[in-house]
Amino acid sequence: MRRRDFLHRSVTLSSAAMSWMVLPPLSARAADRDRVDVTLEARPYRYPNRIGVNFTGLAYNGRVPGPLLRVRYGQTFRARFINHTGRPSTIHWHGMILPNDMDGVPYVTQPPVPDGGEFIYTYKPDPPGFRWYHSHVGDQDALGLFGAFLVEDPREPRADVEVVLILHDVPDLDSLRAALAGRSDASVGTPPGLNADGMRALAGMGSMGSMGGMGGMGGMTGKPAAMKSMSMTMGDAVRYLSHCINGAAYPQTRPLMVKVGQTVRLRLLNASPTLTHYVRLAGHSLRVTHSDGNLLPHPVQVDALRIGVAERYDAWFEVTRPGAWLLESLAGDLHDHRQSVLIRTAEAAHQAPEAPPPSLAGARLFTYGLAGAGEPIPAGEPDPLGAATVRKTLRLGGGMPGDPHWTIDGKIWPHTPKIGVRSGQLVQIHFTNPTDMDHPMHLHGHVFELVEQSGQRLRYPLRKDTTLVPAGGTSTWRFLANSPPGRWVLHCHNLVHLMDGMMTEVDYVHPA
Ligand SMILES: [Cu+2]
Repeated sequence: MRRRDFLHRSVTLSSAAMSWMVLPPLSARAADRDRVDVTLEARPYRYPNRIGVNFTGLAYNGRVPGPLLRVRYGQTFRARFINHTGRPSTIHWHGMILPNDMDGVPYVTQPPVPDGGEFIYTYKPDPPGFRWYHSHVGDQDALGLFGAFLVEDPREPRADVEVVLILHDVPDLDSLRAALAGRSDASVGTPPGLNADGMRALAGMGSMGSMGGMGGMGGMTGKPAAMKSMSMTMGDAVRYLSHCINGAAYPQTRPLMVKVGQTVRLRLLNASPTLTHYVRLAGHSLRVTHSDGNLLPHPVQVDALRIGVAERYDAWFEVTRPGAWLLESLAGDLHDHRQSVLIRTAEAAHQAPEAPPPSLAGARLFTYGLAGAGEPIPAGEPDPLGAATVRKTLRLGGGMPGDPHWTIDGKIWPHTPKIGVRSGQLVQIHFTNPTDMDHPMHLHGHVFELVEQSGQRLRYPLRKDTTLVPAGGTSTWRFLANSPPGRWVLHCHNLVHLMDGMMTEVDYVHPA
């Protein structure tokens, strides 16, 4: 029995270690067992040279990102968490519907695991798709405590090449502390080529009446867009030392080798503490099939993919010719806010890689409205989104000069207004965002439907666990309260905003 346990463990972790970039199908042996056991041990960690700077943070099992976890849908998962970080810690399983006491939120779903302590997380990972895991204590995920988690659906078609790409940014810790106090002098901005029209389109505020009319993205192609980016200092921005894909900064990132004729599936995760990323692949458009691991209503073909903090996208492309191409992610305004990985065929070993254009001007961007066929809501429609039993409007706020707090309805956690629901109720949460930042709002323990974005109704709602609520805009979520009962936190996934108060909870209450 003990030997059997050992085999389980060693098989799971070694296959994860070998397959970091390219994922082979789960072996029959791995797919057939009832339970997958892993051990995740968190410790201080000095990052390797391949990130380009000196940095000591934290890591699961001595690597950043932590081990890639893979299960087949239907298997039971059991993680023994050992905490040697020197401070309390927990693990949150992002995007999973699971028993509330396995959700890993300190003081809400469990007492934090003390330094030197252990905790067993066990549940059946659900739903299938691309999930992830990270510490939910303080700034620990920014220090390195995160990793990807694939819940594989055996009914899904496989690509010839499947790859997990995790974008993350290594923070300057002084700058992170200054940002938490609202006194940072780092700037935030938008990548080159995203003009005001482009930003409006991303926010869902463009005049985009139909799928057919959206190729121009609200005028982005019609005007000579500025090559220069917009940038400003807001007090809450974090300065980053390094921008990484799978724990390395280009050119130290491991190249992805492909062959002509292959279909490639990229599983992209934005694990940055605060930055939205814009991903492009030179010479290719990307076919986006899943958002946050959940199947989109229709696949969407785009030139560039905007990924908010904690969001995931599955993006596919075909290799139709020999070549070498850079997959690149831009974050913010600065030239060095750039992450790259080389994708090439064997024939192109000595060829200089093709880079994406320096600007996003004219690029067809993935937007929620594009994927969900957004349409303007006719004025005067009494109930344009359908009836819900529980309706709640949450006003996002904060970021005022001299005040580090980020708020919901003017309050900071734990004083924010809670949302009480009963099992079986249909719940609608409407966000308004008068601040000048997008907020990646995340609900634990549920997959909700995004039904509205800045006045556009999505004809095909998107199933997600995190959405960017645009600056100056709105978002509406809808979900059936059928998760295991408990306290499910709802918060901004920008780490600075979360730590500065932008969190509330959806509470399952018993009928009186
Ligand atoms: Cu936020």
